Amino acid sequence: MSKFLSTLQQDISEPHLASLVCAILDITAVIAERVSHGALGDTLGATTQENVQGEVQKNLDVIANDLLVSTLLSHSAVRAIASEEEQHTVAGTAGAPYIVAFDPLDGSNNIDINAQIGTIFTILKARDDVPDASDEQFFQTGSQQVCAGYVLYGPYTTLVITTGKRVHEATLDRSAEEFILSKSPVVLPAGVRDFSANMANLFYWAPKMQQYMTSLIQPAPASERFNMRWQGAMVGDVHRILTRGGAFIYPSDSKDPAQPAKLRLLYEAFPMAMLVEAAGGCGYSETQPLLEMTLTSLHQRTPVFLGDKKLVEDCFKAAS
Ligand code: P6P
Repeated sequence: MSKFLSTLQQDISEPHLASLVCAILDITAVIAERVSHGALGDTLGATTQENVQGEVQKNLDVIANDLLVSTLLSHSAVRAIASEEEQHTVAGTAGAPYIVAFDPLDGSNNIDINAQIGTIFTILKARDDVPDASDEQFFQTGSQQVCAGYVLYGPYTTLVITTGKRVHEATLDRSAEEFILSKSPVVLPAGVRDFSANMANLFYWAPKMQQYMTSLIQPAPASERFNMRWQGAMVGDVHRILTRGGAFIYPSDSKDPAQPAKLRLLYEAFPMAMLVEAAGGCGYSETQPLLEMTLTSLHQRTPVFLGDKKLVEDCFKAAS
């Protein structure tokens, strides 16, 4: 067994969960291989379809989703799955212990420009009090996640995963098609003056948020200046924050009154909040800690402040 899996199994003693995590690692290694083909493969470009979010599906969105759905629905530990690309929950193995939600390809607008994209996933215990294929399977609180992670398909492929105690990072050895442990534990560096935000939305944010975000870019002595990075893919920005520190800031905005928030609670905010909190940071919406939120609609959206405790708490104060 690889050092990574033996490290991971110190945190994952339950055999069905260990087997499920291995299945996710194996299928994301296949996705990484498909991604690497670029224009030489069948992965670039868009379909003529829209997903449940009303977004045009990219070919790679469909390929990644199909690979994850088929792998997970056939896994004996998976009772049901939910995906950004599926309208409703899909039933897998009756009576199985776990349910899995995922964004099969986060940041798919980055595919055709060869920028960062990734898969985000979260695993929860299946509910016995609702039907297997009902969306209510996922109507749980963020703190009920048993495992969360992402696979970043960058210049090299990185897996970051947690069961809530520690965060582990592994790098894909393409020749061996195996993830090799590269950092454990992952600890979020505190006090770093970096932030990720789409500043093009500045004048659509609430006045106090505009004031706070503008304060970050005011002229200041070199030691107090902030730097900004925006990957256009949460998986890339969160990975930078887990590696170098800083905060990811996506407030609600007035661009579309029917949809004031953009990021999805179940398969973006919940898993990323579990990872960031296990690494020593914190995650809030504009009203409460993300992990204290309970899902009430499969694709519901939320504002997100994630990362360095001081920066996130300042964002939360500005939003309150
Ligand atoms: P914007 C990708 O579509 C995503 O859901 C996140 O991965 C990313 O952080 C955000 O939306 C990008 O949003 O404002 O750049 O369109």
